Amino acid sequence: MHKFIAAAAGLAGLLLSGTAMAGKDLDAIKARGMLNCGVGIGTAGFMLADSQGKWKGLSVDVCRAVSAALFGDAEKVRYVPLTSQQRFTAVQSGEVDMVMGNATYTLTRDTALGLDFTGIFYYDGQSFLVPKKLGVKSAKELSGATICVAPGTTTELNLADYFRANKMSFKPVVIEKVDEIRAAFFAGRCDVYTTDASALAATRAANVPPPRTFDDFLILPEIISKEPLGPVVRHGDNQFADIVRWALYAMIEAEEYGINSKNVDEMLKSDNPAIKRILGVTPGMGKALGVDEKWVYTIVKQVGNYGESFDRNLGPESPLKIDRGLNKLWTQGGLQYAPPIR
Ligand SMILES: N[C@@H](CCC(=O)N[C@@H](CS)C(=O)NCC(=O)O)C(=O)O
Repeated sequence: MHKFIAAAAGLAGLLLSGTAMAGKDLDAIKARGMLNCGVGIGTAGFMLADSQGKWKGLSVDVCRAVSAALFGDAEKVRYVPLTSQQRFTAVQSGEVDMVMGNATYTLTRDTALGLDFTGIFYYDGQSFLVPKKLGVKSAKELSGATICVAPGTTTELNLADYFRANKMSFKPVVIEKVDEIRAAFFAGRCDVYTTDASALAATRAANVPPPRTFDDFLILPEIISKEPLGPVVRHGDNQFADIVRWALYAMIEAEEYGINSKNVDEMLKSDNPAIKRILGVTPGMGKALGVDEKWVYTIVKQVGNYGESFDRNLGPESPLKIDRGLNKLWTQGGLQYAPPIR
């Protein structure tokens, strides 16, 4: 009998401590009043600080959405620029709370590294950027090429796999900082720059040093890998992971329901029960997530829905003009699909 009581008390203690532990990162973030979000060094459209030091981009907008859900204010974010080599250590050690560093969701990162991917904010794939004067039209013509690549990336691994599978050789030039990779490529220290196709498009649109222009470079047609890019948190705080997961889903769900930063106030009067739930007019979702009932309203009002952020940062309203492609909503033939907010 005593043994049973002791065991039950032990179990209750475990459950309680489990609950307490579940919020330890979230408690620290709230006490600090600031979200530490790891980002890249600087890639147009995803994460780039402007001349006033204000960070902008699709990845930055996901940090802002999390901040909006947590604090009712999208600007309570400290951005920490990290190289591909540094980003996972920085989140493991607690230097940052989350990483929006264009990190590809893979099994080993999600498990052995002690991390969690909380969704996919951009479906990408690896490609190759070449100067047109190299005279190459296909990746299959790259045998013997010198290729610039960042360490600690899936890029490095896919590159080796692709060349081996196609019985081709290459000489890697491994450089950690993305600005130094671009400089090396534009200086001709490598024939080819390989990374995610979106980052190549950004480099081609925003980083070509004059007098050369966008038209002097070409992204080869082959996409050699799947690069589903996701927000990253460390293991140990499920509640914080849930907030990061649902902040992104809220942006996607808002787009699906036609809720955007311009009409969100009007949408508060909608009769649609799903919209009422999403915007917190019918309460419950905020409580379940442990945030204010107006969390989605605040995200959409201050950051915009997924499509607005995409168009502004990467799409027609940006210099990049990247096609939505796989990142269209599922209702438009794409892969972006948020589970229901209910
Ligand atoms: N998605 C790949 C590669 C991502 C990556 O880190 N790429 C770097 C180096 S090319 C980058 O573009 N970083 C953006 C930046 O630092 O601004 C991965 O997760 O390993």
